[in-house]
Amino acid sequence: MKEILEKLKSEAIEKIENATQINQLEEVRIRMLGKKGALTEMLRSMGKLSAEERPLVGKSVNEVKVLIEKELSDKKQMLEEKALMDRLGSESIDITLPGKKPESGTLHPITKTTLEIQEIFASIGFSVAEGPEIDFAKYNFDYLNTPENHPSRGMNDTFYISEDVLLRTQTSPVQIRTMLQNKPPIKIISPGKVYRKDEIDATHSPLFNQMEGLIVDKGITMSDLKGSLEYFARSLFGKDTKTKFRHHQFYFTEPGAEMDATCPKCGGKGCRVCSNTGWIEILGCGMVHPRVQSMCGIDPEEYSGFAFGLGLCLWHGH
Ligand code: 2NL
Repeated sequence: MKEILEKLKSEAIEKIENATQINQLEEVRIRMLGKKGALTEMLRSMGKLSAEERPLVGKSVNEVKVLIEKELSDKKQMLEEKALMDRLGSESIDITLPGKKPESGTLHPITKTTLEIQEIFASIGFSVAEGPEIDFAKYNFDYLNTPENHPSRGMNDTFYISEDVLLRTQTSPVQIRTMLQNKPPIKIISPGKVYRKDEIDATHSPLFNQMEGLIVDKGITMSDLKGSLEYFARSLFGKDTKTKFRHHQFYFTEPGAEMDATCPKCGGKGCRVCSNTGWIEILGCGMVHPRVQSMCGIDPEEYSGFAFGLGLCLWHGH
């Protein structure tokens, strides 16, 4: 009996010492101390022993049991600690690595351009006016002297919500509303989104941003128009910028013109940006048509004004 016990004990201890994983310890525990384990069986078979032998054997079996339990728990703790250290070693974070700087956003280039142009016109007394992007057809076309049969009024070129409501094709309805609601002097610019039924390509989009301007007062002439728009071009593109005005017909101006500026990329020498002409078309402008003024209740005999409009795109300095 004693011999068997010694053998079981040294076998168990050897297995525990050699164990490299926690489930191996569990195997040893089941084999020795489980319900059908070797030591459990020995305790159970003690009934066959004599009354003198029983307490002695019982005591030594128990001693071995306690010893194995302690060995198991010590080894288990050791293996757990080792597993933790291994994990910490492989998962460690190098806190000396430089951090990654989060990228912060900026204003959209169109927004930057809009703000820059607003500042230029604010410096010569213009304030900003805004209006609805969905507006009545009359403010978008009729008040602007655009004839009934004009193609831009058609379903093919304009997004209609109903027969008399549409997505504005220019920000001019903002100026019309301003003239209908205010007496001169009027001095406004109106930035905003406008909509046209165009397929997207390099120079077209069904939605683009526009800036229009309007001034109405006593004695406004073509020289006010030229002076203001030349000042604008030089402020936006640089003081050496030259401008030229070519006659152009608009239904809502009389006379009307288009303004070119020397190419801000090459300074007028000719390059890819200006198709080697040295010039870039910047905006359309003109003296407000007397009929437009009359329709808005502003007497063309007493007052005059000029207006302009430009499409905003990404090359305005950004
Ligand atoms: C362009 C450039 C332009 C206007 C817009 C305007 C507004 C009123 C009265 C008169 Cl309320 N004119 N705006 C004038 C000239 C040009 O935009 O190329 N448009 C087709």
